[in-house]
Amino acid sequence: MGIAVRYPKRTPDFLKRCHAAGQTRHTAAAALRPGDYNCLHQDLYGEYVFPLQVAILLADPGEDFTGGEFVLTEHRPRMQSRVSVVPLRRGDAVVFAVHHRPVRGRRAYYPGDYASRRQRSCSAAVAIRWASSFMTRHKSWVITPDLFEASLAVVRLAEGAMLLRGFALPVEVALLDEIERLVAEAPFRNMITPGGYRMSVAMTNCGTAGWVTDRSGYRYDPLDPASGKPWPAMPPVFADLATRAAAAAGYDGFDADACLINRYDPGARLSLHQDRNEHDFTAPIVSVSLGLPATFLFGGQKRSDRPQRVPLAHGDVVVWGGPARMVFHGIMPLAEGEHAQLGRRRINLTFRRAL
Ligand SMILES: O=C(O)CCC(=O)C(=O)O
Ligand SMILES: [Mn+2]
Repeated sequence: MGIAVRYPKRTPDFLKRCHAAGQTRHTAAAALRPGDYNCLHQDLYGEYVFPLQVAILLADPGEDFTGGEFVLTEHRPRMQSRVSVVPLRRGDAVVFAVHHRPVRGRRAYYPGDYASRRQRSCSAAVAIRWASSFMTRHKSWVITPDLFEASLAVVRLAEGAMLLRGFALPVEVALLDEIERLVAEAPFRNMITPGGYRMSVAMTNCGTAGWVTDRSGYRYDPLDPASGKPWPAMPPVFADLATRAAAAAGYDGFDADACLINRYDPGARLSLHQDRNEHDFTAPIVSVSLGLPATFLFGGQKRSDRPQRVPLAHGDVVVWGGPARMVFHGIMPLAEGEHAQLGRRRINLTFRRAL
């Protein structure tokens, strides 16, 4: 369209550009209830906008709701706006221009934002009336709350526990660089539990003390037992992220002295446990997810309390403290997958006040 912006070939590179400009929010999912509507709008939320957008209909028109047409309007220079109603069925996706679309002129395509008299911009709207049978037929994916939740950047898991979606994304490159450096100094290893089992999660540490386990028990050790040397120092970008995430969840002044680095390969899991080897339980735990997605089990004060299953994605941060500090938690066996930056792995950083 003759515009100066060039888009990288790979999504992660485009995301990096967006994150560097402070655009870290995920795409929203909208669930409309009877009588709801979504006004004509354009999804332009920052300096960097990918020119195409996809909307997918998850419910059956006629069966689950009436109305709810997907409407696109196009503003045309010196002409009336053109309105298109897109007849979507369940599972259909519509790909449309977020803002401008190329229009073939007599000699060339018009640059979308070249001249206002030639500019064509598009807007989308949808209004929905759900059939009352919908919620009963689709109990298995009661979409309204879940889809609203999926669009929220901050989710309260329990009193004292918050999920901050994408909170670590602005520093993901620095985190991954530091992890590579730390692991060269103190490699991942699969430690042995006091009961004699080899943990499926490979671990290492940085900070003043590192969490270790062997036949003699769980503890914090200022030295890496594998090398006999102190653990690598905590990189400032780690400590700063932990402090900011804790503050965002309501815990001011968190000063982590230990960071356990967990590596999950497909199949690796962490069974329900409490983090209880720290001296100071007044400080929260800050846990950062990188790489492949995982299901976090977030239970209660008793091991037998049924845990919530919380999907965690690259860049998500969970903070739990205060009344949630001793909550049982774990990670379900990691599913196979390939992450753009980390490949077949999930890496988790768990920040604690250990000493
Ligand atoms: O990997 C995670 O998200 C949780 C890790 C954890 O609970 C731990 O290291 O104690
Ligand atoms: Mn834990």
